[in-house]
Amino acid sequence: MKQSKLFIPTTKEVPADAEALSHQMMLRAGYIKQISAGAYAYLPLAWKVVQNIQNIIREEMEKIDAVEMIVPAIIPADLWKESGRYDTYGDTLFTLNDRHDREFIMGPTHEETMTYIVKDVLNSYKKLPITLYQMQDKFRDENRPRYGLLRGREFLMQDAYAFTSNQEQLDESFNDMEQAYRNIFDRVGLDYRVILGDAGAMGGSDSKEFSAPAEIGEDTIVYSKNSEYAANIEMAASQFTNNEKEDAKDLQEVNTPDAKSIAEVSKYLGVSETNIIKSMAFMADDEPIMVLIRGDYDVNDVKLKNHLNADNLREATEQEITDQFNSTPGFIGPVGTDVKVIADLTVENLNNAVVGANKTDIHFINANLDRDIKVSEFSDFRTVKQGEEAIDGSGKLEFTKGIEIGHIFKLGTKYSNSLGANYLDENGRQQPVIMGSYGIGISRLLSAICEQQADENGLIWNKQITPYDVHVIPVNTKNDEQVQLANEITSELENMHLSVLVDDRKERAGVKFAESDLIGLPIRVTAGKRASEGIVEIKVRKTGEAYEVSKDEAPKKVQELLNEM
Ligand code: 9G3
Repeated sequence: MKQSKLFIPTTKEVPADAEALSHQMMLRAGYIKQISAGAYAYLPLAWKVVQNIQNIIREEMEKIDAVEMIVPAIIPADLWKESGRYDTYGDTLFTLNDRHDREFIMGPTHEETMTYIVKDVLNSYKKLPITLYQMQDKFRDENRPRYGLLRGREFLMQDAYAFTSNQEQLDESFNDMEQAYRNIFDRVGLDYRVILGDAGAMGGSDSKEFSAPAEIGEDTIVYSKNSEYAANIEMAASQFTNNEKEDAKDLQEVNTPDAKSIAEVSKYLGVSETNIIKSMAFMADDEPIMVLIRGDYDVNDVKLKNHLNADNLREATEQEITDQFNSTPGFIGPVGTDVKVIADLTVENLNNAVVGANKTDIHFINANLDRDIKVSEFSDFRTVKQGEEAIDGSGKLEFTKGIEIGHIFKLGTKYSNSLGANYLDENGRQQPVIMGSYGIGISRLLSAICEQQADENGLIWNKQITPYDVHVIPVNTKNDEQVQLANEITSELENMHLSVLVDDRKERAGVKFAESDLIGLPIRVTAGKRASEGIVEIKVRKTGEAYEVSKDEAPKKVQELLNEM
């Protein structure tokens, strides 16, 4: 391919809000162009990489009998009203009306669409399991699209849906997809971890996330250096140390003027935070609920939301604290309340604790469970801390940032129930189809690879997904010897089924080399000063290693270097 015919709008400057390395480099190297916030054009070089990734995905899907198709991006809003998800995602859902004023949504994911398609077709256990997938743009009106392709409002996803007739078929599908995703991420050269994921609003029981370690990543991954344990912080569990057991003392009100926060109460009363109960007021699907946790911990909203199976969970407003909790903001407490009270496990063995008295400037000391505090259930809501003992006892927990590039869920029957997708089982009984849903964020994957592979001079691609295998550069296009040599090498390489980009532009050498580093093809062959001797320079982008070889040796040397990648 002649570079003069390609469209690679390289640029020196990047917008100030391009903080992520991948975002900066993909802009500077002319791989992407923003059309609107979170919506990017994939320019020729990026689109070639995406297609290479897609082909790897197709090969791995073929191996597990998953079948590709594609569905409309627009979905009748009624379908999401039927599944009950229309109201779950609020403003993040892109909606539109057609000329007949019928409402549609732009598909953010397609559990409903796929279930609608298979309904009444996959209606017998003899026809299951089936796994269908597509690779299509998804639309999510993110509040803060940023970091280029890492968090977009229109982004490319591979989304797969499994339809099975029993748990073991679902387990097998889940495991097959996990292995297929591992193969894909291994082949594209990504460093990743498979972690326990937050099933969130998906309603599924098991889920796993594929996370690419990267400083820019929005996920906090908790892992143990000494074991396989790794989890999203929204799921992570750890061991904690209990307080000393004491005999219950008499409950007593104490004056704590203006001491609202745990730190203020701890300081004012001279008690440890581990002996204070933090009481929090939440509205779960508009029901008031009080959540207790030991003062030195924080409630993890995602854990709490999943535990409550709530669609909407938020902290109560001051007005609600006054009206619905009969309390005073900053002095909330469980003693005497008729609101439902649930508590984190760290509260279970507390005694003679300090707790808000639901009155301004007043706390209780010596509050004890059962006698003073009625907890309806205990569960793990806390956010784990760095350095705590891993739940498997393998050692201290470490934190790292990660980019979620894949997620697989055992969905169950949430969508087949709501949309009536049933099959006849062996005993002739109607059963809801059991589903799995799986996805790779292809746009994010592209960015994650760049985050991990790029350097200060630009992008770096490996052999598996590079837009072109070799960059051939005649330094001076007015020098016939250099052009001739470059063309001879190019046809040799193409005869070896290598893809070649020839920089045939009338640009200064410095520009050609800088832009070659920027676009990041794995191997560069330069026909320059020593062209008259038939000598070219071969340079490996990733390592910088360079070799001067004769025209005859060059093709073999290039193939050798590529084979090592
Ligand atoms: C929405 C919006 C955002 C969303 C969803 C729906 C995330 C939503 C979870 C999934 C689950 C799996 C198939 C591929 C793999 C992931 N964000 N999720 O359902 F309407 Cl606005 O997408 N779907």
